[in-house]
Amino acid sequence: MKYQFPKNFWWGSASSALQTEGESEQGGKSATTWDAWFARQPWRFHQQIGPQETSTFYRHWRQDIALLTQLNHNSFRTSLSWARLIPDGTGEVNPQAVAFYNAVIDELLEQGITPFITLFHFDMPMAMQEKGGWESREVVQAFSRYAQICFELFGDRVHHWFTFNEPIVPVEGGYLYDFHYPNVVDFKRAATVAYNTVLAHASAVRAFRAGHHPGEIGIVLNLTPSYPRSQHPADVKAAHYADLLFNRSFLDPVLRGEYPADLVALLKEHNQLPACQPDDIALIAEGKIDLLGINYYQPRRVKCRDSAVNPDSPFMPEWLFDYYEMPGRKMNPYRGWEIYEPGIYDILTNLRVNYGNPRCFISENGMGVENEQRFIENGQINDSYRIHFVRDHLIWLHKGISEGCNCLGYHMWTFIDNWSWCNAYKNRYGFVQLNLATQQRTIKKSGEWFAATAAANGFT
Ligand code: BGP
Repeated sequence: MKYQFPKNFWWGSASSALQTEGESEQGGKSATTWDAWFARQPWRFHQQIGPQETSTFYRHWRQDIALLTQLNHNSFRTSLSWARLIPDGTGEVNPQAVAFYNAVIDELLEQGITPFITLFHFDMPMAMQEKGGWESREVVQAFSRYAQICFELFGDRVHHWFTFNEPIVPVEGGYLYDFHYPNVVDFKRAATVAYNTVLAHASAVRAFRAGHHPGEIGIVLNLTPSYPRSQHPADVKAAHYADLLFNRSFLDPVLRGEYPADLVALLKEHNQLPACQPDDIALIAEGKIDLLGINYYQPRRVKCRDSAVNPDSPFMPEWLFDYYEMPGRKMNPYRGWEIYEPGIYDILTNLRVNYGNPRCFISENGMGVENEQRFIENGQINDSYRIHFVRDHLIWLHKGISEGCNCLGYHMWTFIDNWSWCNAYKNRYGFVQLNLATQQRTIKKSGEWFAATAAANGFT
């Protein structure tokens, strides 16, 4: 076998509560920002399909876990819904939610699939957003209590916890670029949201350690390597800024227990520093993780700005850098994102060389495809492009491991075609095709390939 992976390598996929559970109104769940936003502005969502139209994992969980078994998963990441477990965010725990998550966790374990659990995957309970969302320290406190409750309820069986999935995305989407609720465009508020998210993360880690729960705790970050257009110092500096703002703003606190000094200096220079309280520094230092999940989709291609900024305009990241289209770059023809497989190796190498080689795994990697039904042959989606995509990324991952990177697994985004943030069902990512109308599930060719690869712990 040419590409053999280490013993006990984690093979699986990732998903999230809001994107799969459905039954938004059922089982005592309260509304999230997504439900509320969809009710107000359905036109923002692809084909006006909202978060209640899913693969309905809330009802089909047993069938879906059977499919995970068929795909030879030994591990699977999904999230818990804060709005389902504690409907008003801070009060009573919902017994129906506890029963549901207990059943899911028990069934996964029964099938030999290790549950990896995320506490927050973009789905802020509306009751918490009304208190200010991540701009509010009260919400940070409420999250810490929610985390503690989850550790107590499920910690006897869940041993791989993740505080957040891609915490930079709600910052970008909700407070900089208008693709998440509450649709604010304001750098200072974005910086506060990012900072408070780090505090919320660290508070959860502190609670986990204080409770002496078994297992490990981490975070899932979407790391987007920033490649400069050239080695000209201005381009290199631009790429450095993009890396600071979008990668290191979370990577450094969770791996080093502190913010990069140059990020602090940069925010100070532009008068964008969030309000810091005396105990924050000690708390952030306690937020160091045991395990890093890495979501990798595409790199950032960065150059210096060609024109001067208008100093009267509000400060934005684009004051510091600009994007460019690298000639000859390989694009996903079915979704429009760049495909750059060596990026996965560069991320792992950076972690090995600059961050002490932390325990990590690829927690999401995937290929979205529009109109995927066009590839149906004899009733099954023949997604050979996805097989190539996974295989080529795994080859670079394998190279990283062979050079000593501490990468313990590979999870694909995602198990079954799911609802996505504003994009709804536009881009299909699953190993399993979902017919939304009939709820029928059909394994794609890539699912079969992945099952064989996981069974063999590698491929030739
Ligand atoms: C990641 C998120 C996932 C998923 C994926 C695909 O950033 O963690 O939740 O949505 O991206 O994104 P999209 O559906 O927008 O193509």
